[in-house]
Amino acid sequence: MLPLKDRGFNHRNASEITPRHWFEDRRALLMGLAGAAAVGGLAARAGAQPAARLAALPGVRSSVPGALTMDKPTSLSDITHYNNFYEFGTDKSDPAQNAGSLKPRPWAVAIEGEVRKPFTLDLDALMKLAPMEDRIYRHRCVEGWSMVIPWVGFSLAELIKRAEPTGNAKYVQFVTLADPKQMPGLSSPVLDWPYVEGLRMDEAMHPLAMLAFGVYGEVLPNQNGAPVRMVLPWKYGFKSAKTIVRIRFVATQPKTSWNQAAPNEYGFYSNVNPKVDHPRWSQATERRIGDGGLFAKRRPTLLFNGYEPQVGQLYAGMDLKRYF
Ligand SMILES: Nc1nc2c(c(=O)[nH]1)N[C@H]1C(S)=C(S)[C@@H](COP(=O)(O)O)O[C@H]1N2
Ligand SMILES: [Mo]
Repeated sequence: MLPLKDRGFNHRNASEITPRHWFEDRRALLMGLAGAAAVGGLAARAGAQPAARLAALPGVRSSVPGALTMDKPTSLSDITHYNNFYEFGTDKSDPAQNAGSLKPRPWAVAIEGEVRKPFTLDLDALMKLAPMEDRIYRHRCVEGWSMVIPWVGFSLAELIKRAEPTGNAKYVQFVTLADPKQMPGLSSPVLDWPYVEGLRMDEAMHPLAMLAFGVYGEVLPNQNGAPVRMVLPWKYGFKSAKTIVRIRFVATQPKTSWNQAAPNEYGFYSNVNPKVDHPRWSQATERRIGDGGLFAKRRPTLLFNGYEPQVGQLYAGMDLKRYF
């Protein structure tokens, strides 16, 4: 028998979820942190900065189909202290500790390659391309854990429209910041820097493919990829590149960092799929962060991370074991 919470009784109905709920969660978290700090407790041990508020960045409730999962959002504390961001170290706690040296402003993103006319947008211009939306996405890391994250941003398609790609543009590559002065992890050869990722054009145009600027109604904390990153909820987390500085439209399938590092383990598509195991571990189940530690019951992994109704058509007829 599953515990009650796993049968969904404490899950809010999507129609009830409003940014107000997230801010209440946030307030509760801040009070918790402040209390813990006062007794020299958790916050101090976790290296957390209690009550350090970031600029507010609320959006309107997204109307994109599938953009508001009913799963309970992961706490802001977990979202900001359990990260993969190798530019700041390879341990989950490294980005929260080390990403303070990242300067997310001033920032600019270059739009280049197969477009009518290349251009650069500074962060403010980029943020004004479309109305900010609140979305709640499931996140599945290829390592076998998952979270539920309330992002703020808009569909990448809004930028693609503005970019006016040519008929030769079949793929999009994301190039991220690689500045050893800001990113101590670059001294490690664990990956080829800069971190690069890519999508097929139709994947990039899908409304769920998101450019994110915030989390929990505030601008992105550095460790989550400030000031702008991708979010692709149906793919393993490593496809969602952080700290983007270039978006390049190209004719052929672009290089991606993890595929370059270990081509037999990480493919170009990297769609979440319980039936396609990683060569070194099963992908059939996952551990939801916040579910109660290492002993909590694992959840079944869902095809396309549960976004099959929205994105399944993109892969119709493809052999997903071959194109993993
Ligand atoms: N530039 C860059 N982007 C990155 C990574 C990285 O190491 N560098 N890690 C990826 C991985 S493996 C995951 S799981 C997600 C984590 O995003 P989060 O910390 O906001 O949850 O970021 C992805 N984007
Ligand atoms: Mo990941």
